[in-house]
Amino acid sequence: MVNQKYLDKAEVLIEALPYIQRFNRKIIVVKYGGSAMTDEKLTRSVIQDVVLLKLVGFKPIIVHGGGKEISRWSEKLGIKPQFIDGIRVTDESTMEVAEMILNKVNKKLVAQIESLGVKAVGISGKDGQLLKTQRKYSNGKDIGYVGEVKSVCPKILQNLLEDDFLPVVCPIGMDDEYHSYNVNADDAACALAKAMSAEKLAFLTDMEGVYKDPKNPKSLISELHVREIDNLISNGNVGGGMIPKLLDCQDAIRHHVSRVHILDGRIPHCLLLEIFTNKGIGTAILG
Ligand code: X2W
Repeated sequence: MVNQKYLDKAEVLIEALPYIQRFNRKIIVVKYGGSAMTDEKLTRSVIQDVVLLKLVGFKPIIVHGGGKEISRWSEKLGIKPQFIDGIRVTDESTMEVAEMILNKVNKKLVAQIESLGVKAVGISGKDGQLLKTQRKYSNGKDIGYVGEVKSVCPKILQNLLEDDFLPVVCPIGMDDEYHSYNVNADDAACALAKAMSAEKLAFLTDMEGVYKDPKNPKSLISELHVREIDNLISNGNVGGGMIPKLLDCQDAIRHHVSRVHILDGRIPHCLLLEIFTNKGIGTAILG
C-alpha cells in the first residue's frame, strides 16, 4: 500500500497540470523587490519559484529593484537618500551608486539562479538599448537622472529567451546621448511586459495585495477588474505606493498583458501559490 503522504504529493503536482499546460511557452515578467530581496531565505524561495516556472515550460523574465540596497550604500558613502513621491532624487553621484549597486544585485541573482542549474543572463536596460529613456520630471521639478521609459527594444530579450536563457534585468536605461538613467523598477517591469507581450506580470511587494477597505484585513480583493481601478483610487481606498503600481497594472492590461498579480513577497513561494492555485493568494488584475 502506498503511503498517503506520497499520494497527497502526487495530487498537488497533478493540480498544477492545467496551469502548466495553459502557460507553456508563455512569458511571465516577475518584478522582484521589497522584503523578498533583503531576506536570504525569501530570496532563495523566490529564485526557486522562478527556476521551477522556467523548468516546467514558462519563459520567465526577472526585473529587479534594489532601492533599499542603493540607500544603504549611499549612506555608507555619505550621500543622504532623498525621495519625492517614492522616486529617488538622482544626482550624478547617486546615479553612480545606483548603477553600481543594481549591477551588483543583478549578478548576485544570476549566480543564485545558475546555482540551481538554470542558465541566466543579467543585463541592464542599457544593453542592446533595451530601455530607451528620457528625463522624468516630478510635477515639473527636475529630480536628476530619473528616467521614464520612452521606448523598448525587446530584441535582446527575445534572443535570450529563444536561446533558453533566463534574463535578469536591472532598471537602468539610457537616453539618446547614451547617459544612464535610474528607472523605477515597477515601471521598467511594466514597460518590458508590454513590449514582450507577456501573458503575466507579477509584482512582489510588501503588501498582501489590494484591499477594498484598507482598514479591514478581511477585504483583500483576489480578482480586480481593470475598469475598477480608477474608482478605487478616486475613492481614496488605496494610497501611497499602491497608486503608481495600480496605474502600471492598468497600463499593462490595456496593452494586452492578460493578468497582473500583486503578491506578498514576504510569503515564501508566493509565486507558485498564486500561479498554480485557483484562488491564489494576492490580487489578480484582469481585463
Ligand atoms: C529606484 C530603482 C530601484 C527600485 C531607486 O533608485 O530606488 C527610482 O526611484 P525597488 O526595490 O523596486 O524599490 N529608482 C527612480 O525601484 O527598487
